[in-house]
Amino acid sequence: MRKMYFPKITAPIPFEGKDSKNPLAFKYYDKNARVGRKTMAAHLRFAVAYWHTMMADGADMFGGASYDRPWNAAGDPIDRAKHTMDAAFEFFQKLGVDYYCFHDRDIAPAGETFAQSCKNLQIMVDHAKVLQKQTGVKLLWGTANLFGHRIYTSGASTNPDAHVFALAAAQVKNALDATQALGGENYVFWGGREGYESLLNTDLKHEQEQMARFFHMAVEYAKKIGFKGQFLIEPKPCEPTKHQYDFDTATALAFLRQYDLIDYFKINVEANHATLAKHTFEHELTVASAAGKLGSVDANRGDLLLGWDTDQFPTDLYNTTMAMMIILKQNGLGSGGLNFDAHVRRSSIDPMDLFHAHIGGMDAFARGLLIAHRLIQDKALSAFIDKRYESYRSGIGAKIMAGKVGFVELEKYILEQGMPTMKSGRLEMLENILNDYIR
Ligand code: XLS
Ligand code: CA
Ligand code: CA
Repeated sequence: MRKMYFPKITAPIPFEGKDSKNPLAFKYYDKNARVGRKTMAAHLRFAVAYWHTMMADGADMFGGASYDRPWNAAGDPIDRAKHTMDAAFEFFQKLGVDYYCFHDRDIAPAGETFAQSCKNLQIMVDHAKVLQKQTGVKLLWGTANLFGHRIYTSGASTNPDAHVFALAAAQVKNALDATQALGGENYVFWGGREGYESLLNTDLKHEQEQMARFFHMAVEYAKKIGFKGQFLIEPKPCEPTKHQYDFDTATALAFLRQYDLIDYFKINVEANHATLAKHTFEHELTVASAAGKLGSVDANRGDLLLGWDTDQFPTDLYNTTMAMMIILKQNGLGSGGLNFDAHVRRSSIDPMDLFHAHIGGMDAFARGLLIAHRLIQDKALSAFIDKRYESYRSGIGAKIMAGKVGFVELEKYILEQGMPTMKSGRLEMLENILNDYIR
């Protein structure tokens, strides 16, 4: 019999409703309950992030590992990777999530040589295939870790050395093969090292052209192997590099348009990266959605007092409500989902804390979904916005939007009509309405 890593959980986490006091039960997330036309599970498409949940050890810049993780015991690296994966699928099943996400180097250890690393990845892909089949858990997205190894210190596709570019390409080729073999529904590019520290040693234009070449190669290779998943870019302004090329959604979209890549990519918005870029989470989601490019979400939260990528589990109902409003309005995330790119705090050393963290995140988004659904149905906020712009639907406003008037006609209009009257934005009233719904 296979070893159990979470023996205290003997059945999947149940839904017990909002009056339950059981910390190991869902209060709002009722997988099969319908909200509008879809089940909660279909709306939310939750995924567990392998790197945080299975691989994180609690280390920070000032201290080493703190977590107690029985699957990460010493021994042969492949055995350890298999134990970790067995524990991962036990966790997914007991939690009741349908998806997971990984980097190549999360699921398989790097070898002494590149060829050995590829072999290790293949062994672990075969192991994952069996576990996916046994449990029904699916791969939301795969990606390659192009930031951990010291060879990528000066970037992967943006490296000044073409030899490193070639290595990154070879690694992504294998990560794409792995994602495809496991039926991954998306593939993410997050460019942690794709930026620069100083212009004293950097040719910015050249590096951006390199990065564009890299993405075109990825598109060509995906076509070649028949990979049907969605490509996603995950913006982040900085950390680890000072100037990251995919600073935020608007920057990433402009890059994709400039280099003729826009048709092949959507955006994976991470909440914590939004705040690092001095945006709100809902701003980033809205910019992506307005361009028809919101593909997936890394559902976490930052700490505004700390100012770095703390990757905490989402608990703020205002954030989850606003996020779900944007997602509902665009009719869902398609092949994307809500990936908990988050880790428990360094003092949360017990594997059971992983359950508490995910249950909290899932309930926070389930509540956000329920509240957003009611807000939309009642037009509680949208009716006001609709009315605020009504002057563009008739008269001079309609002519402005239809391109039928210019500055000359508008000067004539003002001379005839006089000064506009001001109207209140009613922000406090709207904040109160939102509070009335978040109950
Ligand atoms: C790091 C990123 C990373 C991506 C995947 O800040 O969030 O984990 O999601 O490479
Ligand atoms: Ca992320
Ligand atoms: Ca992050």
